[in-house]
Amino acid sequence: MELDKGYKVSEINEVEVWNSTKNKWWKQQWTGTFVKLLDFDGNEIRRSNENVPTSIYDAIENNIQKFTFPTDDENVKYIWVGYDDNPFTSSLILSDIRVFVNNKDIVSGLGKIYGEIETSSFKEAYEDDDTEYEKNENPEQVLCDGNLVLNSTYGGTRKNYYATERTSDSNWIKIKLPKAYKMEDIQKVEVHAVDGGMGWAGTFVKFLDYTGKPIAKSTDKVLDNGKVSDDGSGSDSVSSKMKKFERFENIAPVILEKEKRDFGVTPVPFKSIGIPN
Ligand SMILES: [Ca+2]
Repeated sequence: MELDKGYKVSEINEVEVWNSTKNKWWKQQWTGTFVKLLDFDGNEIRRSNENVPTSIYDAIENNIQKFTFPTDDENVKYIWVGYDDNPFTSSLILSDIRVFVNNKDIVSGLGKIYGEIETSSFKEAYEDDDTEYEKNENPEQVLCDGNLVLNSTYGGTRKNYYATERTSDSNWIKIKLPKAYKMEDIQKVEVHAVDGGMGWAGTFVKFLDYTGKPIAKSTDKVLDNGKVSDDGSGSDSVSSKMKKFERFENIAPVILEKEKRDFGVTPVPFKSIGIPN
């Protein structure tokens, strides 16, 4: 819809969309709905942080959806954990992923709603002890439930993990953040694995923008032998197999500056491009 005049993105606090239909069939029709802000030419300049859940089951619970918009430099929308070129055939087996902003884990509790966490495939997942998730129970939630596999040294034998199918290609977990964040606001990503397993060799972390395009990656990765660092240590934590990813570098795609795009010149690094208000 056309607004009465042009606004800056920063002037739009929130867009509220109401769905007061009672009929479930009608309610299903707004699954996945999100909001775009367009400029005078109809080009998309911003996409809402939120969307209506993409599963019918979750969407019919919603009567009102509020949409907010990221600022210019809030461009990290997804955290990707995994590996692209696996030197051997394996599953990715992880117990927990934690993403810290202002010392708080911003992904805690995610995955209960369909679409918050995507994975390359699903083999099996355990909630706790021997409770196994079915595929329709959003088994991905085990990755953000705060529970860990505990090894025998520290008094636990608890099962709590998500495993992808074995493949010789890519294995990954992709978590949609509750909103878009600035890269520098993300203090660290903690990845907890299963003690003694090879289920995370080569694992590293990527930041993706809202389109799913990688914009940065961790400078570090888990070694091919499943160790965390060259000094032979198995983990950054004493209570579980864990690696902290704290340093990230821009992936520098060649993007043409918008004004010059028509002339096909002057590639500039991603970092120096802002989205105009
Ligand atoms: Ca867990």
